[in-house]
Amino acid sequence: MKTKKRYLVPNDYMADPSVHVFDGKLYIYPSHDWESGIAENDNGDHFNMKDYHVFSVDDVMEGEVTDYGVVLDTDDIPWAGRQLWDCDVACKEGKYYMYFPLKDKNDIFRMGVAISDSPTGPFKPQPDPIRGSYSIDPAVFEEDGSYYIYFGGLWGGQLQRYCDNKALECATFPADGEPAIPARIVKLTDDMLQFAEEPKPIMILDENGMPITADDTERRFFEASWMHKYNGKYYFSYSTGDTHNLCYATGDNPYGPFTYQGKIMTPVVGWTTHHSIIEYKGKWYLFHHDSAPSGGRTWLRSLKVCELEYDKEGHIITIEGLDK
Ligand code: FUB
Repeated sequence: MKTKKRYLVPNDYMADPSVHVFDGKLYIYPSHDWESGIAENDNGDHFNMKDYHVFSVDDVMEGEVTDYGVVLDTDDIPWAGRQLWDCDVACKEGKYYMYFPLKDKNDIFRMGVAISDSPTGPFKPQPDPIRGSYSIDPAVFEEDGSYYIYFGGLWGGQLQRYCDNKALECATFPADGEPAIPARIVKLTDDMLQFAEEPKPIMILDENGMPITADDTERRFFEASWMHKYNGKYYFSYSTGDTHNLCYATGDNPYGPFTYQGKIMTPVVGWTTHHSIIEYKGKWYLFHHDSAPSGGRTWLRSLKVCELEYDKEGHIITIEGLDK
């Protein structure tokens, strides 16, 4: 499906949008790309982000976008090494918790929490990362007062360095035909600051109930988890990384298993594709990014939005990533 798309922040480079409605208002929490001059490589060193902004918009496709400025900076995070990647924010009892991945001083991705009294920040980081955290791309999902984080990413996201929540001696990728490396889900403690349990794998099954395999690169999880509910079903969505699809799988509870359903969006301009899905004022939206305005420089991405539709059976109608 070709659909009208809108660039939301044309004067700056923003990526990896996480979007939530708090008190009836829509807030966007993106990564903040910039030209740091670091050469592109498979570790993602060129994604050398160092702060976050927050945005809000009332009329998603037409209205003015408000920029609340810098709300968290690596200089304020005591354990910071480098690279602030995709964050997300949750609200509990009037406080706002920002979850962010960042490499520590040993160049290992961990996840931190920063707290604010307002959805627009500023966010004050905790002195240490979440105990037992690893990898990237936290996406928070709340249900019945319980909060869950979906996370993980391959290659530069370091997920291949872990098995059963333990660090491996060497990064290990499954052989062809073996189940793909899974995303993870973990419940948060009541104070929102730690993991309440060991992270668990998210199983994505094919149409025969078999795990999607590592060599099925058009469908297997790579990074950029998101969770939303539609008509009582749980929609786990993600990027396939090196094949550049945004895909989704559905299940009956937040932990899965999930059955693969199809593509949300075909590849965009730029290597990465990343998104969030939200209902706002009776319409569904896909927030995402591409590198078209920067002429395809994959580390300089621009925030975009379009409407998303379902068919009668609840399948998401695939959106064309390219505009022409
Ligand atoms: O922005 C850096 C990384 O690129 C994100 O963490 C991934 O999801 C990809 O969008």
